[in-house]
Amino acid sequence: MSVEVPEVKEPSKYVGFDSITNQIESRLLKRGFQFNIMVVGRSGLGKSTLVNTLFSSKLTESHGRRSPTDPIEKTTEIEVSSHTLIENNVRLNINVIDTPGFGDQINNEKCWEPLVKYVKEQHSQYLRRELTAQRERYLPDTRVHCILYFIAPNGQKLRQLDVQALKKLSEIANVVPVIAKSDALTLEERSEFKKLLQKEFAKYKFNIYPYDSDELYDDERQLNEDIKSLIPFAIAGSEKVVQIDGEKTRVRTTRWGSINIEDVSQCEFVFLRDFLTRTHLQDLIETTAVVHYETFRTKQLIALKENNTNRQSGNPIPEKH
Ligand SMILES: Nc1nc2c(ncn2[C@@H]2O[C@H](COP(=O)(O)OP(=O)(O)OP(=O)(O)O)[C@@H](O)[C@H]2O)c(=O)[nH]1
Ligand SMILES: [Mg+2]
Repeated sequence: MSVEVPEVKEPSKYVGFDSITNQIESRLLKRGFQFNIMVVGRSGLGKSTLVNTLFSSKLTESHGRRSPTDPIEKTTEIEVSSHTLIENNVRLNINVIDTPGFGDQINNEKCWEPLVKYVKEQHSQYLRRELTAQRERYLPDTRVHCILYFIAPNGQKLRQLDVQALKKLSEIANVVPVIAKSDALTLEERSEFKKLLQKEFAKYKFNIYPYDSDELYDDERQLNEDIKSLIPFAIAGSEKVVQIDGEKTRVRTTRWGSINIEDVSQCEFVFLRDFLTRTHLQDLIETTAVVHYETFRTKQLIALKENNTNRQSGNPIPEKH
């Protein structure tokens, strides 16, 4: 059967369907957007500071936990805080998922398990809501859209803990690794460390975001290639704001003097921010839904179907792994 390609015609008079983009925009603006970001990494690597720097807002307390009197959590905890930011009428609801205790114990074996469990639980909740007979029109979305993974600026190969955690997390969510507190390194050390980590990522075959896809347009593919060459972003965060040329700027004082966080010749923070907010925010949300959640959904529904078939045929229900 041959499929006829329809001829492209322009109406003889203005019809107005080109306003559909405005109609979509208007509805989206009313509803607002939801973005859920998880930060993972050892205590004191600047996770809270970075989230605040990223959104130029005080979203989390960044005081560090490293004081002799502070108790160390026995396991990795999960702390979620919700915020709403508004920029030119666009409302962004942000959930910051902090993970205190990760990598802080003497025995860090399996300390990523609570994180994997959290990500899967959000998928599972979404699926349950989706499967109810009278489902809500807009399901609340708590699925994790991005995991920022903080690597210590030590110039060394990945620790076993990082290898395991990156492997597990990148199978189920969009993982973006960063070199934390990169102001501790000289530009040369930074570039060497980045090369080393890129080799490590390739060696362990981590599924790092952004992903290749046949559906990408050429310009999108090129942008992704450029971003991949930057990953892991060598970043620094700061709470200290000063006026430079009349503009509020975040700076960090280092052994070598002051660095401007937003100066791309000194640190890659701006590349990370532009990537997460200006070019890939929608893609992070969409990829979570159409790749990660979809994979989870398919597995669960197949398992459910198999269980039902076994029950009907009187076979014992297989154990779920
Ligand atoms: N040199 C340097 N210091 C930083 C940077 N980011 C944060 N800090 C400092 O490091 C300390 C810890 O920062 P936090 O943002 O609280 O670190 P955290 O990872 O959230 O720590 P926990 O909440 O304990 O897990 C603070 O004193 C920050 O000022 C950075 O990029 N470079
Ligand atoms: Mg913190």
